[in-house]
Amino acid sequence: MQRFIFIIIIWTSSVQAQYLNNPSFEGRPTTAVPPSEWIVYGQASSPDTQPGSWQVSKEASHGNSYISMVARGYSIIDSYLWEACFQEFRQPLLSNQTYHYSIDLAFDPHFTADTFSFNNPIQLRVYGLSATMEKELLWTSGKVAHTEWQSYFFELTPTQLTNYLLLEAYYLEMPKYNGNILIDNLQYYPEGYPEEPIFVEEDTVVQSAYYFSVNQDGQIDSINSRSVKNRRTMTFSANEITFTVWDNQSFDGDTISLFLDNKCVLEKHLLTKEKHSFTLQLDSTSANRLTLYAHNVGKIPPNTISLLVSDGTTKKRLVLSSYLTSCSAVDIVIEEE
Ligand SMILES: [Ca+2]
Repeated sequence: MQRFIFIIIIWTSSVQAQYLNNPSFEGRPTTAVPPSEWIVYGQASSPDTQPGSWQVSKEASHGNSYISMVARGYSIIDSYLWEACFQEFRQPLLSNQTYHYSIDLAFDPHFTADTFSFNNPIQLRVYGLSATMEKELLWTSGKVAHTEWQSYFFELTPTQLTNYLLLEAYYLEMPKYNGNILIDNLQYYPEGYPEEPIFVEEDTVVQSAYYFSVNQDGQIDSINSRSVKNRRTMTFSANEITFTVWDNQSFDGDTISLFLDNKCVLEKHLLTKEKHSFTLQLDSTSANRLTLYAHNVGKIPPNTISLLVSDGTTKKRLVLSSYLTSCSAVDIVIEEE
């Protein structure tokens, strides 16, 4: 009987442990007040419930509101301090267990407070706190310089019993400077990350937001100001080409789009080990440029895909890698016999 009770307790805590209240940071937008359930941490000023404060007007990624936090260099108050907030888990995270989450992050170059501009990118650091407030760094986002929301997937594997989750705005480098980060839509995945794309909401604004530049030959040489680098050429003899993509490395939440010249042929695809194929008619009169555009870099930068290209008789495989600042591409030439 004792063993039976023990099992029930473990099961209950592992099911509920990872949940937090108000994970979408919902609340009435207010300056210097965090969304409900989130508590100000440390000596710095309070995070804000956005949009509407400090020249920030961006729509929420999820629901109606989100949280913004700053890190300060010299400022009118709290110089050289950085903002943070925390919340108690419904049940503690167990040590040496892995919990899967995602969070949406963005940066606002217009962020201005008390006449001071906070127009520099920073990063998010995620800590676990024990019951006695011992801090353990569990994840860092790296540089968040994009103005559109992007989902970041991350795992928490604490080495101590973890009662609280702490979100901290932090500098990318020293000396300290003014910067901001916007945060929304913290999600927990009790069954691990989904195998299917999780972008279920069509976002027409994002879809139409790609812009291109072309070189002298009329080929795409940048998408959204990300230069196209690391180009390679493949030659095939038929113009009906099948592309197959999958995750080249361990699954880490890489999300990609593929462009054939300036046409999006695969939109916001979450890479998994499972192979995804599609067939396109290519132009045999000029080179066809297939460009990999990364929406995030997962946990392990860069964003890398395995790509198999086939015309029915010939198959060629390559690996493409893209960062958030540049794209890689392959030029496909059809030489029909
Ligand atoms: Ca929200």
